[in-house]
Amino acid sequence: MAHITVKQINLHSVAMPFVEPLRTSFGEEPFKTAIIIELQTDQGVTGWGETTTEIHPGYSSETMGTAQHVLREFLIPLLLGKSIHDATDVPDLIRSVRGHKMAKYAVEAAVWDALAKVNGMSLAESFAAHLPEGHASKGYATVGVSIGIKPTETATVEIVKKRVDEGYGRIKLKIQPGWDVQPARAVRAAYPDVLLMLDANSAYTLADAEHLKQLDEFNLLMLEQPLGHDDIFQHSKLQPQINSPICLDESIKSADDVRLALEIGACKIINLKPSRVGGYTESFEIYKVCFEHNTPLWIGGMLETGIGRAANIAFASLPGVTLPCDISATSRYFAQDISEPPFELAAHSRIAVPSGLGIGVDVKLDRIQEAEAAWRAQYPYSDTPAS
Ligand code: OSB
Ligand code: MG
Repeated sequence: MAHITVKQINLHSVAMPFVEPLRTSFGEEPFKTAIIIELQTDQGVTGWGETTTEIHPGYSSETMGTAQHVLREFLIPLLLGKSIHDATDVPDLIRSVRGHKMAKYAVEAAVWDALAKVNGMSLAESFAAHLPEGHASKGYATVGVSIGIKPTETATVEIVKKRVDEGYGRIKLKIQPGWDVQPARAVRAAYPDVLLMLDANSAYTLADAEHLKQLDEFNLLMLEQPLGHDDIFQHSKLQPQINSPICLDESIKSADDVRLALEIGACKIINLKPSRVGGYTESFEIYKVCFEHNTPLWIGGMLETGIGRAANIAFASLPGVTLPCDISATSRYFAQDISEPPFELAAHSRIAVPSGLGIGVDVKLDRIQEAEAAWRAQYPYSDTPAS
């Protein structure tokens, strides 16, 4: 297998308008943000990655600001000039930096892309080559769509209708106290058979167990992250009290978190966001733990640009990913993405894995530059002062 030598890493902080913002229990971001990683190798190949950092530390403690700092001051210096034979070697190279998993994810993803490209492989092929036999990519990911908190039940059912008509076979509603039973009841009445799940983004406490028990009547595919963003223990007290299978998102930052959660019965389903756990290497560990435990696994989303979306679709096409993923078509998020072609929803609520080398999409540098200018103009605390 060919290796790469890291020659240069450029960072691009970007802001892009959303087609439809996503209101969650912790708020709403005004536009899509990310730090795009452009990793150049001695061989003249470019690998791409992106952070899933937001402006506000609401979902994660990492932000655009912390990722910029950690990438520039610590992670990039650890990688420059290094020869890398396998992307699973990246975690060791950057182990001296604790935490900051979204920043680490982004550089690891850029290495995965570059290495797949120099070896003439798609990312999906490269992922499968790191797993035991029988885990080849299916060529597509089965997906659903995430729907934000709306002002009314009518508005919610309307957007659900639009998404079901577009072909999405699994609907996720964001909930919070005061907006949970109501939207679930309205959507269930309109769509008795749709795969329906709710995501609380940590908006409840164990004292709400009786209240959350009311959600049992809606035959939910799962209830995502009802309790604390870093809690596992309290979830193990909640799960026996409700019939909805709990899925952990925010609480799972490593394979050891998964082992603990399954051991103590804190959840029955795992949402894996490769960015939340620090990269695809750690994601493989989680994939294997879930496979061994027969625990349903799906890939979450963070409203990624085409770069992160392409890589996550490749991962989501692995056969151990068993439930519909939070990876929707490009048109759900952006009128214009920074890569081409846009991802389209196909029959059976699927998105095809790009067949090109690496992430398999064509990254548009001019659009990245446009989005960089938007970031500088819109975000007053950017380290690059607005002109
Ligand atoms: O909790 O899954 C979440 C987006 C930002 C922060 C947290 C979450 C989400 C999503 C988006 O649900 C899903 C998608 O990318 O479509
Ligand atoms: Mg979630």
